[in-house]
Amino acid sequence: MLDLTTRPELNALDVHPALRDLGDPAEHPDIVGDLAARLADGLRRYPHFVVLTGLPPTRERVLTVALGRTIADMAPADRVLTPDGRIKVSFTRVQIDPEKVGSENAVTRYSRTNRPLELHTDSSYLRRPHEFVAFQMVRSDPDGGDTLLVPVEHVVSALGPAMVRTLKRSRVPFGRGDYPILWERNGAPNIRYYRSQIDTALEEGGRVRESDLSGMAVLDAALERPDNQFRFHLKAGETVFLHNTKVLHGRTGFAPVSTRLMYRVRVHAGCLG
Ligand SMILES: O=C(O)CCC(=O)C(=O)O
Ligand SMILES: [Fe+2]
Repeated sequence: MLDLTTRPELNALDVHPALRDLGDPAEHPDIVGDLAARLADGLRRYPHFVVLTGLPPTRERVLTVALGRTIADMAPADRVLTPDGRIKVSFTRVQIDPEKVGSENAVTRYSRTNRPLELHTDSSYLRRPHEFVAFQMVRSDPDGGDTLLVPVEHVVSALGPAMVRTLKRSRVPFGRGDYPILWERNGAPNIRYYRSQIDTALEEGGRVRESDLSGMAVLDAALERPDNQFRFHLKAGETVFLHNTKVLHGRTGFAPVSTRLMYRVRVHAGCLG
């Protein structure tokens, strides 16, 4: 399995020099279109993530958003639009919020703390989780907050055929509905998982079969194995783009007082399959 801790290959894509000056991406539609096409291609295939390098640290988010919109607009485009007809982009600042650090519940707020984040699918409670997720590092934490990624192919090979069948038949509560953990689309595996969100749904009255619980225990053990994970430390200016139902993401913890700041951009992008 690839070991990216020393960043030898990171599945990196270096940004075109014309975009390095952080000019308005709208002025470079061909370059943005070409980059978006290469990103979309990278997200469709193993390991389903691409790190964009070569940009200086910036608080500007226009390029990440433009790439999300461009990919959402690619055929076959079953876009989700805002009431005014624009492609709907979800944007969040991921940084410590002192009020959230103290609260023990609220799984969805974990990302606003310094705690480690278990491997998960974003918007896993939605009938259709966003396919496109990007994390743009604005300020990294020098000692922690490493990115962890586990592609669905690692899960499938670690679990073996019988357990894969169990998880394809699973019906697990994610808060707003029950969904299988693994499923096939266009002949390829997809995954939806967020253990603490499932546990919260179970505490709130959700039900799950014994066989699904045992399957989740095997899955948790597989996800914890470092040889199943990609791990790297994003630098300020770098952005990791990922296919949210083909690779699980998480992060290691970092200092309780930290200026770490990431932008999270999520878009429904049917073209990613
Ligand atoms: O902080 C990170 O590196 C990831 C956060 C995350 O998973 C999220 O906000 O969805
Ligand atoms: Fe996340």
